[in-house]
Amino acid sequence: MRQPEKATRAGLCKEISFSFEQPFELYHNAFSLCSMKVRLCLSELAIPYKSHHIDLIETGFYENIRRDFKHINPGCTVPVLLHNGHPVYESHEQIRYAASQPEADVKTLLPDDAQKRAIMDRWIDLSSLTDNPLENTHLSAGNAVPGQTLPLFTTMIEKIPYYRIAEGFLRHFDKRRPAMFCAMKFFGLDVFNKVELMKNALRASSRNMHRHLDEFERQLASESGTWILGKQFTLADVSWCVIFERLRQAESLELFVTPNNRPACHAWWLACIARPSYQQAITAHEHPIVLHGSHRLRALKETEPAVAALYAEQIGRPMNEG
Ligand SMILES: N[C@@H](CCC(=O)N[C@@H](CS)C(=O)NCC(=O)O)C(=O)O
Repeated sequence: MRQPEKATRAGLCKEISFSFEQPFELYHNAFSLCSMKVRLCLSELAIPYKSHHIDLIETGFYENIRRDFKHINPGCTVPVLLHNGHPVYESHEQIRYAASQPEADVKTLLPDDAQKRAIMDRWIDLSSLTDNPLENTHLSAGNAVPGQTLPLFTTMIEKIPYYRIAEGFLRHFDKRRPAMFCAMKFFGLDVFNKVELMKNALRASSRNMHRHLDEFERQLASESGTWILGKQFTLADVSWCVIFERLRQAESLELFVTPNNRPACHAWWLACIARPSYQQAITAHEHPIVLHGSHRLRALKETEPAVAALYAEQIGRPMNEG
């Protein structure tokens, strides 16, 4: 894998300035997990922002590797939050930064108590997406979730022509991405039978997602109150909500979370989607290609036994090691 041309430093980079129109501006993508997290956080904090939508190949084309966006983030990933023109890189840093601004009601998303803050930070880390997520699904639920997205990518990519995907072989920093998307487009969901690498990626992500969710269930059950830290909704809830949302979009949430198998997770999720921020930051940004992908998956699960079996066997129950 070729690395992005220039690594960016996580957090606020005061030494870098871009032109801006509003105090807060967000470069983001409707579908991206990390973008959803930051939108959700800004919505919870009632911080207004100027929106710059950046397409990724799965929502249309590689806008993230175009010169204009590379100028904003040489790492070529979304989201990027600007505050008075200064970029804040890495979504987990962006939410911490936003929540600690005077514009935000600090008490809303950050616990006062240092010990609780440390617990919150741990759960943020456990939901973060790091480099090479498909190889590091054991590290966090954030890394396990891209593997769960693979079936959804496969139906979303039906809408993207080959020539657009192939541009990634020339210009994307990670050549595995166009290779994976071409294979998914060519084989459809059969890719998980035909390509060992894809099958293994899905299995490993399922196995580890079950483990992460077991731990999440234990945490929720140990607190008196709906949220990860009990009575207070915090940045940790923001970060985990988008993981559940992605499982929902990928038609696998009901295999991971039911009132019977993980009751605390189930109650927590219902409480998350009842918040106005979910409507504002997630539902209002639903992308037509994502809607197509989810509808196709649902239909195929119902009509194609092989797809129902893929879900039941590869995702729906904890896997044995290996
Ligand atoms: N650790 C980064 C991860 C950012 C990231 O990987 N973003 C994805 C979308 S969730 C992206 O922009 N991918 C573009 C691509 O690979 O082409 C963060 O949390 O902000």
